[in-house]
Amino acid sequence: MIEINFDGLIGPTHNYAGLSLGNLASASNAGRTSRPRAAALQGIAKMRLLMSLGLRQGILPPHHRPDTQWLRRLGFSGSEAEVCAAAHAADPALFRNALSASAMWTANAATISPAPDTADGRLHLTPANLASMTHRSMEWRQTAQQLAVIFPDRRHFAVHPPVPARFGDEGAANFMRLCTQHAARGVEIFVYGEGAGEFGGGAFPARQDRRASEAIARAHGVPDALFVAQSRQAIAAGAFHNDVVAVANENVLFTHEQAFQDRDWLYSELRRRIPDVSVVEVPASQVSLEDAISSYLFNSQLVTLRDGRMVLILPKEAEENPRVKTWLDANIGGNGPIHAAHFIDVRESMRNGGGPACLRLRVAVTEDALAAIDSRFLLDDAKADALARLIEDHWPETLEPAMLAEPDLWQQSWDARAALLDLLGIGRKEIDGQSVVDETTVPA
Ligand code: SUG
Repeated sequence: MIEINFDGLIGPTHNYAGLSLGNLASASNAGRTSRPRAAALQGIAKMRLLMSLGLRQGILPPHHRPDTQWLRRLGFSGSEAEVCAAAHAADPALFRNALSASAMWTANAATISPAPDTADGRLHLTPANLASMTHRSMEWRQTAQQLAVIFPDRRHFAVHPPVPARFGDEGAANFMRLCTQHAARGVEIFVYGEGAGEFGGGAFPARQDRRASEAIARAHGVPDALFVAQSRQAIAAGAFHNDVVAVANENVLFTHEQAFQDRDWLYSELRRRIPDVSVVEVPASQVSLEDAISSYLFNSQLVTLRDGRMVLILPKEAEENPRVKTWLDANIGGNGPIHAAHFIDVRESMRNGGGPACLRLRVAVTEDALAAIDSRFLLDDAKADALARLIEDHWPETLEPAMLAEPDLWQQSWDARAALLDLLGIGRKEIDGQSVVDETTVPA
């Protein structure tokens, strides 16, 4: 089995609009000037690092933004620019949602059950409805279109429709898989915020509904699923997704002590199902939830290299927090299962609460299934170079909040995306005046 990380290519409208309630970074950076070009290049640099470690890398292109199809469904009409101008004039706050580049956080794009875990031996994918946040609730349409193009072969892949929006689903950000190694049947762990809607009267919403997780496990045909409640404390402290406080890879669970509501039960279940499971727990006495959330220690990529060693890809913020660094120095590279730590700069994304792990969607496949993936969405060094040049040419250098209202920016965003899809050889078709990935075009 080969694990591919599909990173979201950070789109030209990356900005700080403070749209995510419960996401402290998004709230505290609201109104700040963003740097879309630097953001996208930081993302490319992360992908290059993973490739230099010998790992396979994929990309998910940014969505059409402003999302005029969504605005049309809200009753705005006319040309693309007229739709945007009317929406901005009528309701600037609503319009800002249509501009968000949030599809970059592809951990939220879908939930993936690799073939060894499922009853029919296929890889199953369900796009997340992202219903809890207005600016993200429109993503699933374009995500579903992309996934259908990337994973076309029904012998290997099953792409499902999203769960009904009544049940909030945030995709792989609340999903972990533990197994002896990627090729073995895994235990799929679905982490939810207890109940639906508001979390026990707390200030922040729980974004993952247990029923959504159960629906996905059913649809994917996963016999070995565990449904685990995220801790109230973690959500209240700003862990709006489980991947802010825990990450798993093969037989290793790397987690904060306060990530789960009932950790003793979870650990004992895991030990029963996967005898060689290794739980690397960071105690709250050494790293508080607040430190974990501000440094994004756990929003790291835990990956297995070709020689079998496991390494962590962390944001620079984790290196800069003295308590987190002390813990890492004492626990990485010794006798534990994690051999090394790499720190990377994804600060532009981090300021919106998106660390290294948010930016990627993991897809574990066999060689056969890998050959069935549309290679236009797979990255190599030459393509990374070409993408970097395109970003230099087309992505705005800075975005101040007032610029979000400018027709020139909207046009620049559409043009940049069109140039990107052309570079990747991905055809487009118009639906309601909006260009979407066209599954009828064949790979170049
Ligand atoms: O959904 N931020 C994203 C961050 C997603 C992080 N993903 C994972 N943890 N897997 C979110 O809250 C901020 C957008 C804004 O404020 O403009 C935002 O959507």
